Amino acid sequence: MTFELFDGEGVEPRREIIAEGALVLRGFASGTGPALLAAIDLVASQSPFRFMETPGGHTMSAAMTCCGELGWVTDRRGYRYEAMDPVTGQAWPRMPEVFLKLAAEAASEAGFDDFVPDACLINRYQPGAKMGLHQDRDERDFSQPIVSVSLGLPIVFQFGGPRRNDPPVRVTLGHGDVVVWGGPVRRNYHGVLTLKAGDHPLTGGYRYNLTFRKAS
Ligand code: MD3
Ligand code: FE
Repeated sequence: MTFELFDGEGVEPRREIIAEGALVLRGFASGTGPALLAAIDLVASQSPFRFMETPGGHTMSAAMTCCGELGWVTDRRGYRYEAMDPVTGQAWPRMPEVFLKLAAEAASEAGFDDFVPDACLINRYQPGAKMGLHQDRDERDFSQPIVSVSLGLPIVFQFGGPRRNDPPVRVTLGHGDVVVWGGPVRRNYHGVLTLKAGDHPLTGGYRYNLTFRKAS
């Protein structure tokens, strides 16, 4: 008799509800971490991490790349989804199977069956990088959730309300934590505080975040 004990099967993930529609699955992706990181390397070998420019002329402090049919881009012209990577002039890399499977499994834990994302934004944070409070509103279908996966160094996540001034709650997201954001909270403001320096056995000095979206 052999026992397969990877997260999501055999081990009950710890479930935490931040708000209605925001379900944290602690450690849900920790067993898949090495495969996810290998897939990130493959994506980044085709569409490299880059520091994008905001419409206001600032440079984002997290490096980003994308995979799937659509990729999220920002430049002086605005925020949008694009089928072509503006850096390579080619289509974005295809979404790795291990990404699609994890995203669908996490979404179904939260009651969203048949989640098929067409876009994955990959954020890479180095010490000092952060993401200010913002809404994700460039997607067409707000009935679909966003699934986020944290890998590597922990960070303090800020979860606000539907208005910019709503006070945010702080939640630390660590390696393997997956969050499903759907329903009422889909339009809420959110961001992350500055990444502190550290050394993670799998990612060294970095934190990666995957966000799976149905953009079209
Ligand atoms: C709540 N990324 O890429 S993931 C982003 O850690 C983004 O890199 C952060 O916000 C990061 O847009 C946070 C958690 C997250 C993602 C999307 C959400 C929370 C969300 C959309 C709606 C509400
Ligand atoms: Fe966001």
